[in-house]
Amino acid sequence: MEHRNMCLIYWCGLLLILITDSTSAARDTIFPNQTLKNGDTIVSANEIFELGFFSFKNSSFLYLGIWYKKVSPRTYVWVANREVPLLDASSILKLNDKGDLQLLSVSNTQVWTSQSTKLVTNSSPVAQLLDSGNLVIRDDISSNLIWQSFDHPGDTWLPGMKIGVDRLTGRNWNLTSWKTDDNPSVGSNTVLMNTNGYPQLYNMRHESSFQQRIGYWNGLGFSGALGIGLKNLYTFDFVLNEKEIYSRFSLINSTSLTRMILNPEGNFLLFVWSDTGHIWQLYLAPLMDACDQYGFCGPYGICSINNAPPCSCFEGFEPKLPEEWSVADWSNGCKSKMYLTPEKGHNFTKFSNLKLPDSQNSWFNRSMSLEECENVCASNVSCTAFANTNIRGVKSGCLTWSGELTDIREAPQGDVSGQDIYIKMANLKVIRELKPGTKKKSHLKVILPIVSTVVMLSFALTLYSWRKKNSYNKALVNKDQKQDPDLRYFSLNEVVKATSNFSINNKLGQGGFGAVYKGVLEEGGEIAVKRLSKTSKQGIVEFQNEVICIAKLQHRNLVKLLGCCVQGEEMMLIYEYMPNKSLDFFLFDENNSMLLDWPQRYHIINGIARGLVYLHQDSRLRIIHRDLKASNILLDSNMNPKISDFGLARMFKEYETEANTNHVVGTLGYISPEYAANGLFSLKSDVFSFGVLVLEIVSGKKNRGFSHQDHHDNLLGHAWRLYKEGKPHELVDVALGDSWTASEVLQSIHVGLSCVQQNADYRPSMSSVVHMLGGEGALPPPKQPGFLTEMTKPEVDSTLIMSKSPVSINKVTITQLDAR
Ligand SMILES: *[C@@H]1O[C@H](CO)[C@@H](O)[C@H](O)[C@H]1NC(C)=O
Ligand SMILES: *[C@@H]1O[C@H](CO)[C@@H](O)[C@H](O)[C@H]1NC(C)=O
Ligand SMILES: *[C@@H]1O[C@H](CO)[C@@H](O)[C@H](O)[C@H]1NC(C)=O
Ligand SMILES: *[C@@H]1O[C@H](CO)[C@@H](O)[C@H](O)[C@H]1NC(C)=O
Ligand SMILES: *[C@@H]1O[C@H](CO)[C@@H](O)[C@H](O)[C@H]1NC(C)=O
Ligand SMILES: *[C@@H]1O[C@H](CO)[C@@H](O)[C@H](O)[C@H]1NC(C)=O
Ligand SMILES: *[C@@H]1O[C@H](CO)[C@@H](O)[C@H](O)[C@H]1NC(C)=O
Ligand SMILES: *[C@@H]1O[C@H](CO)[C@@H](O)[C@H](O)[C@H]1NC(C)=O
Ligand SMILES: *[C@@H]1O[C@H](CO)[C@@H](O)[C@H](O)[C@H]1NC(C)=O
Ligand SMILES: CC(=O)N[C@H]1CO[C@H](CO)[C@@H](O)[C@@H]1O
Repeated sequence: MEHRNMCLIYWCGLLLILITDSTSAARDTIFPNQTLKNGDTIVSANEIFELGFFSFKNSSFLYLGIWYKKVSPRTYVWVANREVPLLDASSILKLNDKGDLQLLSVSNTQVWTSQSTKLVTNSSPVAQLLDSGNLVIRDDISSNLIWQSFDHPGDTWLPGMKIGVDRLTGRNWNLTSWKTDDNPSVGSNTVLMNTNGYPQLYNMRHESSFQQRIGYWNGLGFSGALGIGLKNLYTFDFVLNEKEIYSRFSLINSTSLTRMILNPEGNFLLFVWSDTGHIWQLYLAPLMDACDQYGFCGPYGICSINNAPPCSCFEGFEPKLPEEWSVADWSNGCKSKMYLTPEKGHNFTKFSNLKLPDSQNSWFNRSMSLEECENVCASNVSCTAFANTNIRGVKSGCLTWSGELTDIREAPQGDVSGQDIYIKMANLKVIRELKPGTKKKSHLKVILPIVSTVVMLSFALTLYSWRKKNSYNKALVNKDQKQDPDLRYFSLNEVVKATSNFSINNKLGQGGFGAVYKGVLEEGGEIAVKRLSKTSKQGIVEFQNEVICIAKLQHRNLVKLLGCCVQGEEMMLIYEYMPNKSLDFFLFDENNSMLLDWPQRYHIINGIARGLVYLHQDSRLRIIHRDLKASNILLDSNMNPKISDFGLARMFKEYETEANTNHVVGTLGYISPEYAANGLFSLKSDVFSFGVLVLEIVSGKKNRGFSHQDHHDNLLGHAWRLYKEGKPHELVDVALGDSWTASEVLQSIHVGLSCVQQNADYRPSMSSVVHMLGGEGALPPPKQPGFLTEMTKPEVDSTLIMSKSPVSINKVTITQLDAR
């Protein structure tokens, strides 16, 4: 009876097809011996997905693929013949009666086949496109699954699709990136389930040591990396049994189109389609910051993205190679201060809120309790640490490590999936005897986050957010006033008058640490007043230190601090006023860039270089600026460049046309590797930034967000390419017209490239730069700049370089970036 019904459906289906032919929109099935030709498509029942032939712009290659029916521009989720494009437009798709989908060229040559294996003889196979995006071939009679596209993932992870390992067949469900946006053949990245030890997801790059560990599932997220289990849009799950090991995600509200993609650059991103915005919104960008580089801080090192420097050792551990550690090469990690020996005994110390170490060398039992786990670890000499496998609800499971613990980071702020780990330590009593006063701490050392440029100068400033009583402040101020005749102290009254009581009309901008106002002094003269917000974390002592410190910096290429005002709750810095805004205002604006001709630009390059020489070696203080960029170069009425923001954070924020970008970067945080660069004290990092700046001035292009139709390099890569090809002049900004002098331009490009060399040792000092710009002496030919995305070694400055931004911001709007 049932069989008859099925047959009926089958014949009706055929009939329907015959009647409606390809005009039918609801057709989701291909029957045996039926062909699908170029231009025909099948569409899933609810018109979510569509399958058919397609080719990319400017290409005659033909592919069979699945895409979203209603999303424009077309977004492909799966491509059948990734490696073997069809060359002639009259190719066809056919389901043979053995249950194989075949792509046949005109000459009837088979170009691609699904190679279905589970075929039962005497079956009647049909291929159907489901609303999940899965193309299934099943036996129409028994409904047995013969083949499904979900078993052959491409670069897109759709809800319901598995990433993992089929233990029975040995098949991997892994994602592989495309080569480029319009070449679906297998690119260089793979997301896969690594089943050594406790299974965890990895993002690996072929033929390169580059890898990122997404981590293992702990019930709430991928341990400390992504608490993505809690989003109300989607849930992840993890299955581990004798048959298979996989992760999968599913939507809670199934109406939103959601996909995770491993893009050609190797970034793993979660997008949700916005029906209103008609755009793929980026929801999750895991693995974006320096701490996500595998083993960034080495064994027993903890990476904390908000710290400067980002790496620290576990309590009780110290850098293995202190010299390298101090110059920001953390790859060798830390070692225990005390060697573990059986005689001394051991203790377990608990560390919290972490992404737990690589579990490749681990042992697990998912039903043990933590106590049992401790016993396992305590009684095994090679065990170095233990933790729970599952932290959802009642924590459970046992995971023990042997050997060194690597690739540990502090869970990003707001991420709930951070975990506790118990590390085996030499008996504390012994340590105490050796080092009296060492106290046990169960949490990580708190290094307060460094906010961009706030911590600077050679002072090791710590940012306590306390304020002393006003009377005490005054006493301090008065005392310092006597010591420092250069600095003028303004009364609150004066400042109020000058700025019309901080009138909104006078406001120049709002920075992280307060607003900046323009003011006119009663005796004449324009000033810029930076009013530190009351919630600013800056303490009075630090404020004092900075004021005195900056006041001593006097150079025509540095913005001049005129004085300060400290009264009551108010703390203000008074700077000279810069009428011509900042360099980026001219450089990166289509119209304004015309206003800045080559002689002026060359003057600016020279001025910045001299300002930096002063900061680096001529001033008594030897200051590393650390945040050199176009928006921090202010211009006076004669277009002389003045370096700003070397004292206090975020001065003249308004001039930064990137204010919003800053916000995004702050939120994305992780995208911008400049973060990791903070706190790396090297003069050569300023030199690098200077090099970027020079190339930006010459080209009129921002390094960040630079794109070129021919390649994927950033500005530095582009400049390097042109330089090597012997046509550096092609870098010159078209807005310069004919105003440029070839020799000066070429010299500037040479200097720029020399400054951005990958190896900091090769970069010239700022004084050699000035010499060379002055025509004295020559620099050797530059070597390759550090513009890569792969870091073999945590370079001191390579972070700045990754402005070949991991996510192409141009292509997506980032409306909500979650906790990380
Ligand atoms: C499909 O075609 C083959 C050969 O052309 C034929 O032998 C077979 O019976 C056909 N199957 C169906 C279901 O029409
Ligand atoms: C694509 O073709 C158009 C017109 O034929 C051409 O202008 C464009 O440069 C081509 N793009 C690429 C990337 O080849
Ligand atoms: C990914 O899976 C495919 C198919 O199972 C397999 O051939 C390939 O080796 C896997 N890649 C990696 C890096 O494991
Ligand atoms: C699902 O999404 C639709 C449209 O975005 C919304 O109207 C609906 O309330 C959502 N349902 C749930 C359960 O969140
Ligand atoms: C895991 O631990 C439980 C509880 O201690 C025990 O009953 C079970 O045999 C263990 N399983 C394995 C595979 O060791
Ligand atoms: C100790 O742990 C190591 C690594 O997990 C394991 O290979 C070894 O069998 C364990 N030894 C004992 C006695 O359980
Ligand atoms: C300045 O403005 C504040 C509030 O905005 C007000 O309390 C104060 O009296 C004003 N001072 C003067 C001198 O106008
Ligand atoms: C440049 O000026 C033109 C003409 O005044 C104007 O239409 C255009 O919007 C300006 N472009 C920018 C980026 O401001
Ligand atoms: C720079 O400022 C001066 C004085 O405000 C003004 O005269 C000049 O036009 C400005 N230059 C540019 C390029 O805007
Ligand atoms: C502070 C602490 O936990 N101390 C313990 C360290 O381990 C020894 C035995 O190995 C215990 O006796 C201590 O109490």
